[in-house]
Amino acid sequence: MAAVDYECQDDVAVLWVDNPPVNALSHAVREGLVKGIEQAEADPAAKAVVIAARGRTFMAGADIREFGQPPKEPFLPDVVERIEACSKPVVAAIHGTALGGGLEIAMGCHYRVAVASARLGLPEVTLGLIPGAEGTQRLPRLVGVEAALEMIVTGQPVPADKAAALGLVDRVVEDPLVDQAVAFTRTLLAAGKAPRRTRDLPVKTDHLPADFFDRFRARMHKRIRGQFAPEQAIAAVKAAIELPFAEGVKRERELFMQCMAHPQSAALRHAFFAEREVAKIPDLPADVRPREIARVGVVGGGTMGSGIATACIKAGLSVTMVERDEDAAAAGLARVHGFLEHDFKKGRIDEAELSARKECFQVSTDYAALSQADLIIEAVFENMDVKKDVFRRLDTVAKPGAILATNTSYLNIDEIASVTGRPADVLGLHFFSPAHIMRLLEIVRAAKTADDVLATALAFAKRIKKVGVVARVCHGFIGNRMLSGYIRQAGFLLLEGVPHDRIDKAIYDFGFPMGPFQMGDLAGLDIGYLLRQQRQPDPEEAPAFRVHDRLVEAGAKGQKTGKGFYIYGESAPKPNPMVAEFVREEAAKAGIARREVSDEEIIARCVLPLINEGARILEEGIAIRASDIDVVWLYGYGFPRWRGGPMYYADSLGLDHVLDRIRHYGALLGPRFWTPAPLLEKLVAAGESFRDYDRRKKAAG
Ligand code: T1G
Ligand code: NAD
Repeated sequence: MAAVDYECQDDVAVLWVDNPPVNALSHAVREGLVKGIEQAEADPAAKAVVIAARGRTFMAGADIREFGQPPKEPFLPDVVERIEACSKPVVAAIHGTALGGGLEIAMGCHYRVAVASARLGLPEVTLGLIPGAEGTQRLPRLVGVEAALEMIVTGQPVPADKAAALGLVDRVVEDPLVDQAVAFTRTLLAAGKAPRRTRDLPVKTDHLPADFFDRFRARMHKRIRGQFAPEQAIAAVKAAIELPFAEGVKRERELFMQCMAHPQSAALRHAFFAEREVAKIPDLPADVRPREIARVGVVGGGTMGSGIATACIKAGLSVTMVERDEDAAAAGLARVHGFLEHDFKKGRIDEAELSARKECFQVSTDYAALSQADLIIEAVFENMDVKKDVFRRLDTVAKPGAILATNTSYLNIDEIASVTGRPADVLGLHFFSPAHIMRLLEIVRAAKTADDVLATALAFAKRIKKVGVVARVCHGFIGNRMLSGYIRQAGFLLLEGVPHDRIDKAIYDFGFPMGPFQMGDLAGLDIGYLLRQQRQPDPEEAPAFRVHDRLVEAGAKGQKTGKGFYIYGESAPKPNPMVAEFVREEAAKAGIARREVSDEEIIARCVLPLINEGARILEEGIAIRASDIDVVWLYGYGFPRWRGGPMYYADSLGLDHVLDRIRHYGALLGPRFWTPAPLLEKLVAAGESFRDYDRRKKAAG
């Protein structure tokens, strides 16, 4: 089947691109477009051309799977130029997403029409690239330098009506799109409109302040820090201002090739595909049908329950929350309404939508209110007895076929399921705080969880716009299990005399949004404290958390008490002097001597345990793929995306180097927390990487 079909509707030729699932600009599509334009030019009946796409979207960009393979002509810039050079007017008919190379094709066309639901953007920076088919030179000519720079450096697409307001789209039309596009084209022909070539348009700059680009960089700093491509994108847009079109295109190509060769692009492309791989569960039969989810129950309306309820309401589900008493129920209601009103205040929803959302939510103290729920998510205190009691009650009130999920952070879900008569309907849905914002959802598959329950959880994750990663039951599942090694080493570094704000700075400079002590203060130091109180202290580990515990005992629980490792006030948070005093005392008690520690060691001591524990999690089958572990850390813990995630980062360092470093710290600090994972040793011995491991496992099905 041709990737591009030619159909002449009287005097207008329509080129239909057809390359499911997202009409990526593969070699066949590029070739088909050039042939289509040549055929239309030669076709006496055709007075103009419309380029449209079949399926759910206009072209969503270059075919990312072709990157790294030997390039085949025609190259994308040549296709864009061939379309622009067409002697007859060419109109792009846009639906779904015109992204990257897809939008560049549309900007090669002389006119653009789009349906209102369409989105248009140049997201290449999210892949560590810049637009490479003249997009950085054409977009400023169509929408102005400011809007172009914003779109290219953020990679954020814009909706059709905004694109029209910016001048990127000539008309927003109703469906049927192609009929409307052909009609629009006929109005051009009737008006004697000739091809309008974007390359000939001027770049308007007279209104730009001299320090425009510096101000832009400062405004974008938090978003682009540490990344290579955004700075190249700025340079390319600058070229559009300073150079004639053809020179600008040459400059764009140079910058594009630098990005393509940069390791960050490979890491970001890994993250792109890893995120899409998580939903593929090898042993889940393809014909398993998810159960219908329309009504959701939430037990517990605290920090997590209220966020979970909000995420479900925003996805159009009706939610009933049950709390243990009227006061707690009222508090839960207020929290959820607060989150919903926040979206209204931010102008993300209008008044009508706000009240519609509030109508989908009710609170109660009667568990019977959950009798019609299709899915019930428990988010009560992290205590096994409390949770078991809740599940016994749910087992009596929930309807047959209802799914019972727990949001526990650490507890054994098989044990929780065992108190019900329906363990096949039980699993973990582990959200991350704040649950209505964080995109990660660990879907914890218990020993008896039924296949259709797992399939329902995966569909539910997509429905509430979460990235659902499947994990098996163990203490802390994937993310929190790895986190404990990271936090533990940060605690030991503290006792070795490294100030906590220096540790946080090193981790921040590595690319995380914040360091371990800032994160502890944000989540609340009392969560870890309560957990440690519930279990047998580990004499070798305990010193690493003594300072945390003493802060909590002194009432410094973090941001929620105005102080923790830092003191929070009007101005920027300041290190809490209490910490240094506790460090001196606890280091002396533990017999830990102060020593000089480099930033490189701080990073290694915090990140290597992630990799090592990740290897154990992989070998035990808790995670299906190493790339799933990467997705957990990218979406749940802010691991810098341009490093690909902890397992990809390990591959980029070389597993032999990683193993060598772990052994080095084992020799320096003792084997207890620095024993290499068996899988790591096996892979190094075989000269393999974690990606090889994933590929081998995938091939073995
Ligand atoms: N190339 C190859 N495969 C792609 C692809 C692409 N551009 N986009 C998506 N896929 C695959 C994806 O892996 C998945 O495969 C399936 O399509 C469905 O995707 C020169 C160089 C379009 C908004 O960055 O943002 O152009 O897992 O699950 O949620 O300037 O896909 O089923 O096997 O994501 O409906 C710029 C990337 C490229 C857009 C649809 N373009 N795609 O989202 O479906 S660089 C992009 C997306 C470029 C030029 C440069 C989204 C989507 P599988 P999906 P979705
Ligand atoms: P929280 O203390 O803020 O809220 C717990 C709520 O449960 C309280 O409002 C309480 O009134 C209610 N509750 C207690 N017993 C109940 C019962 N029998 N019936 C109905 N309601 C009851 O706690 P949280 O931080 O929201 O944590 C809830 C769960 O989510 C825990 O298992 C925790 O480990 C997990 N979790 C927490 C976080 C986090 O960052 N806070 C992240 C992920 C998971």
